[in-house]
Amino acid sequence: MKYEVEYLDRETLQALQLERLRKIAAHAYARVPHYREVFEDLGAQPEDLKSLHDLTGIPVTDKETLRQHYPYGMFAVPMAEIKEIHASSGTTGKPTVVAYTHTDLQVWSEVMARSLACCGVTDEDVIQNAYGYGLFTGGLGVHYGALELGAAIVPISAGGTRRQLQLMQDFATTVITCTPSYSIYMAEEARSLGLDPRRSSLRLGILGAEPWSEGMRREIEAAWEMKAYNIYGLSEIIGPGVAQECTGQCGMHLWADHFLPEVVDPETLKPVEEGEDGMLVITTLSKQATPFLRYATKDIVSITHEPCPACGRTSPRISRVKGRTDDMLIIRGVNIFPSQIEGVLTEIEGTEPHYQILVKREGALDSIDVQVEVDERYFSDEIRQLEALERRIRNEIGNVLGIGVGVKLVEPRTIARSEGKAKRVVDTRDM
Ligand code: DLL
Repeated sequence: MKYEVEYLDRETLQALQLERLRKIAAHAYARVPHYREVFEDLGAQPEDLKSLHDLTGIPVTDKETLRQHYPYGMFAVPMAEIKEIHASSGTTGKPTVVAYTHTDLQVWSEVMARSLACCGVTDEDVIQNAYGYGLFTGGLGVHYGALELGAAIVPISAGGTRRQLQLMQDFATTVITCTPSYSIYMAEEARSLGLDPRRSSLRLGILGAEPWSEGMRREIEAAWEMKAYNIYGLSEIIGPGVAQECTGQCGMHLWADHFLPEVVDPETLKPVEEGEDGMLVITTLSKQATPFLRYATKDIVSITHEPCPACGRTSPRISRVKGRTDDMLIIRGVNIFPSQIEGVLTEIEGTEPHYQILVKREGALDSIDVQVEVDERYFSDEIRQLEALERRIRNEIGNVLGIGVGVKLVEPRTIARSEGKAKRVVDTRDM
């Protein structure tokens, strides 16, 4: 299926974005007291948005704004028009609540269908949807997209790994949708049951909802002998289906006719140059129930507007999420993203893709210990081999981060597995 809007020239796309922006800003202003206040404080009206650039004068909305208006304060339509409510639980405080009208659900179905189609899913596929159904948006988002595309969907939700594997065989599933860490866990469980995941019927996975590296992609593609594609989204914007890799695996196409992206310096909130890393800020251009102007995602990405060399789509592409502004660890003055550590670990032979980063404070000094599982064979080998591996990991992480870290090699299957978002960092500094 081809969606023409993904191939618009930049001028036409911008004209469409501006038209939608003016409408959504007027809607938010008329219906959401918070946004009325925002405009009043600026002494401005939504009609003053004469260009996309004018948007940058509006302060960002973030999780905190949503929490302050918990639960329904950011809704822009009466309850009779609300058809679905989701919430995402952060690590602290109240959950953030988002809602959908009937039209919003149609948009969600469309952008998710576009995401599935973008990496080659068709109505011939059987999709095993192992994202959680519930207040998490992963399950239902993929579900609606599959219905729209006409693919068969198996709404199994997350967890019940043996049953997942059984049904995968029985139903000859061709597409798996789940978090990258869960796909690795499933492969491991398959092997422990004497099954070879490389011989499964899966041809591709649509994986997201948590950060993962190119090294992790290679591990997953090799484990299942399938293609693994990155999908990005967040509850506040719509759920999954904000951006998606095509078969070229060269950045995620962001559906900019519905989501207007900016990439800004997380401190100054000033735009960064195209191609430079910054925080992704998104304005929802069509969402009726909970429209957000300049939502600060906290996700660090870069963006390009160059047409895709692989598929020719002109929609902007964002990079992998390199970290979150609130994931960044500052250890002895050095900024560290967990993804940097994963990048090193997946390059080193002998380690398994299961690790955890422990952050602790001793006296006035912060330090990190990286625990990583080691291939079974190493544990049966000489101790000297293990020591050499440990040294190598310590050196390579030290080189990348610029500070020394502790490394502890642990036996296979000792680090907790996750069926949803993996917990990579355990920070005991404030405990
Ligand atoms: O995770 C929505 C989703 C479901 C996306 C299924 C993809 C697949 P939240 O629970 O609100 O929504 O979490 C959103 O997860 O701000 C990112 O930090 C992170 N995230 C989502 N996708 C990716 C990805 C869903 N592909 C938060 N890579 C976002 C890295 C991701 N991080």
